[in-house]
Amino acid sequence: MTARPPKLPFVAILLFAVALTGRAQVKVTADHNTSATATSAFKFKNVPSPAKDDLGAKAKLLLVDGELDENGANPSALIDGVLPTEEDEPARNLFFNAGTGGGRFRMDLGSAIEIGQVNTYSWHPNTRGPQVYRLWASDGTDPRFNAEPKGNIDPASCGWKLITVVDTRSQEGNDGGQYGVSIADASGSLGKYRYLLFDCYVTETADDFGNTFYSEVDVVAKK
Ligand SMILES: [Ca+2]
Repeated sequence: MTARPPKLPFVAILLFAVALTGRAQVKVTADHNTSATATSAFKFKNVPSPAKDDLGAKAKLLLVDGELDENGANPSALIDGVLPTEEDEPARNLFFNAGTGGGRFRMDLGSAIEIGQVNTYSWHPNTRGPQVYRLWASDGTDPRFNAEPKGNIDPASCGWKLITVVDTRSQEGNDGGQYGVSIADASGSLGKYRYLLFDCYVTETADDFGNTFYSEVDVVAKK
C-alpha cells in the first residue's frame, strides 16, 4: 500500500504562510521581449512601458554597496526616463562591475508616499538581461532604521520590510533580451514608504558577466 501524504501539515504550512504575509498580496508580473522583438519603446505584453513622470523621476538615488562598472551610467540614469536604444548600450544602463556579486542601491522619495507599483526595466543580449533582486522598503521611522545597510547587514534587522523577490531567469537559460517587471499588490497599495532598497544579485556565476543592465526604475503612486 502506498502511503498518502498527510493532509494536515500541508494546511498548517499554508496557514502559516498566510499569517506571515498578512493581508499583503504582492504580485510580481514579469515580461520578456526576445532580442528579435525588443525595441527602444520597451513595450510589453502586461508590464507598462517606462513612464517619465512617475514618483521615481524626482527621487534621489544612492549607491549603498557595490562597485559600479565605469562604462555604465550613474545611478541617476535609472530615473531619467531615458532608455537604451539598442540591446548593448552600457552608457544608458546601471550595472555592477564585472566579477563582483551585485550590490545595493537606494531610492529616496523625499517623504512617505502610498506606492502603487514599482517597475524595473533591463536590456542586454545575454546573461546581463534578466533581473534578480530583493526589493526592500521603509518609511524610515523605525528607531533601529539604518538608511544605508551594507551587503553584510540584513535590512530586516534595521527597519526595512521585504516587499518581494524578483527573479526573471528562465529554466531554459536562453535569457538575452529585454525585461519589464511590475511589482504591485492586490489591494492597490504596496504600502506607504519613503525609501526603496534594491538588493541586486548576479544572474549567473559561470563567468564574470552576470550583473544586470538596469535601464530604468519607475515608482508609481497609488491611484
Ligand atoms: Ca534611464
